[in-house]
Amino acid sequence: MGSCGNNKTADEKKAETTNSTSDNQNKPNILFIVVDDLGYSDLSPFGGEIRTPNIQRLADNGLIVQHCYTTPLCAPSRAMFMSGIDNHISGIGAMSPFQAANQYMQPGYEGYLNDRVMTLPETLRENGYHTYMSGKWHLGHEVGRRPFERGFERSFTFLGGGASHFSNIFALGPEEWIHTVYMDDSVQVKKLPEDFYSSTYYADKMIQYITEQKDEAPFFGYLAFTAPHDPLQVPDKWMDKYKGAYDKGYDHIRQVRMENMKKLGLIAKDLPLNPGSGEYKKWNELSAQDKKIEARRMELYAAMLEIMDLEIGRVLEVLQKAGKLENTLIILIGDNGANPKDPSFYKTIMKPFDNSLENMGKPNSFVSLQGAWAEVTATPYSYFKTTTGEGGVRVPFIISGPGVAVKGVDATNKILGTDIMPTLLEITGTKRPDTFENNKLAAMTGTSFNKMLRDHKSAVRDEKNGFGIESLENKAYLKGDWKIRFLMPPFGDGKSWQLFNLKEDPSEQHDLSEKYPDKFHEMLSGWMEYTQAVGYIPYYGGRAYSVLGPENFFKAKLDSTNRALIGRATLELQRGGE
Ligand SMILES: [Ca+2]
Repeated sequence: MGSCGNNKTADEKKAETTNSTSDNQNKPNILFIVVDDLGYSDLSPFGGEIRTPNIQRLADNGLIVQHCYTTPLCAPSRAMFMSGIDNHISGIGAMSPFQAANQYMQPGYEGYLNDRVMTLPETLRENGYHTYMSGKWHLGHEVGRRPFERGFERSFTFLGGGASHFSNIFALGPEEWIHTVYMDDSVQVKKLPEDFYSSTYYADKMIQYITEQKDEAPFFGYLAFTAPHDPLQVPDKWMDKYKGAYDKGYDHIRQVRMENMKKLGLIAKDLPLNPGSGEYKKWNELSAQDKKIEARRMELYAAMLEIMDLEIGRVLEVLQKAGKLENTLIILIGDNGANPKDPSFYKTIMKPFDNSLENMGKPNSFVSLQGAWAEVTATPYSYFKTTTGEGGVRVPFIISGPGVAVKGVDATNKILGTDIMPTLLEITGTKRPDTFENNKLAAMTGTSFNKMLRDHKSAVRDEKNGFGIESLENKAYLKGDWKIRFLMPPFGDGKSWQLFNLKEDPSEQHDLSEKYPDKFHEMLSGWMEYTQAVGYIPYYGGRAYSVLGPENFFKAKLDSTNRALIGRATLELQRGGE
């Protein structure tokens, strides 16, 4: 594909572009795969010991962009992918239901993709694409905000942030019930098939949509897995696939991955081992029983990723058999780092769950990876999901297919989640209008990296073009080799910023804010400019969910009742502070 006919006459060319069939043949299909809570070095092309041969093949035939950034949480990262716009503008300034009272229903903080957004599928659809989605949405459960209402022609979706991976639909916790909902196109699914397993079913649906397509128009497929988000669960036959693989503990796996990454050219040969945050017990401090439990967490997590890889392989095989693989642009990305939380974070009532060692990973268990392994999965980077440490916001990114001329590893350029949509629009020759359904759209804040895919050298976010990241008051600003970082407790003090040189110290071990005060202040002013440009609202007044109560909160309206409640709470908070 891709021959535009260099020897053709102008008339022939014109005939070609006005003929829709031939025009469509020049537009690639797009398969956009998102992995949920993925550690940076889990996958084999990134140094992982987990078996991911299909993803390896994608990397072997494509390009890894080593410095790819998102946000530290699911919904704001997905908002970046689906809009090309900073999450403080698109409606996910804070992940719902975590908005503060002063952020509630303010522009950019609605908790769903707002009317200033024309989504990626809405835009591609205008350019003749079929648009399919299966998997996790997390960008609005309200009427008018669901995938089938935001551009997807066919969709099987989970609207929330996470749930059981089996057919026994249970929410992560009480606050999650409202969007613990599956939709089959526009119909709510009350009962999942008995043998439902998330990754397998999502792949099945994507395969169904691709194979049921009758015409030759290109498609956009958004395959948003919920693996390996907790609860860590696998079908019985997968339970012991990694038995014993993690018995040597945290530092052993860190070492293995470091060695692999050095061989792959992903890190410098002399980069020291990241000692970890020090927040968790060392392997040799654990009891024999605790070692078994810890090893089991990672065994289940690895098996979940291998299953997902297998399911990706099935989708690729179907594309190949249909003769569509060669003309399909494939992107694989993680939405944020691995998850350090334990199930109590969700306020889950643990009683109905059986989390005994023998039962871990089964449908009636609720097991999470937790912090010690989560930071190992980020090797060699620091921290994990929820934080703006590199382990939270630097994610695996692979792109392969038509238009990706450069192969191997791009180790110099930085890209951000918002850059993907403008890139895909440029590759497919799609123009996003300035208004959509009578709403004036916000400008996309992302920048196309299409040129970078062709020559490696076209920096998108260089030493002049910094970018900010913020999620629940965890903050970062990056420019060139430099980064400032602000972490909330328990991992930071919630008061101060640190400065790192990522080129020399990618593991963020040496705070240089005192050594380089001028650079530090330059980066802080970059952060201030960023917050003003996107309309960031600092968190104040406690959680709106607590102030308003679930019923008022989920009305998703700043009406007179909610205004009065928020006003009173803010006043009380101010009085309390006096
Ligand atoms: Ca996630």
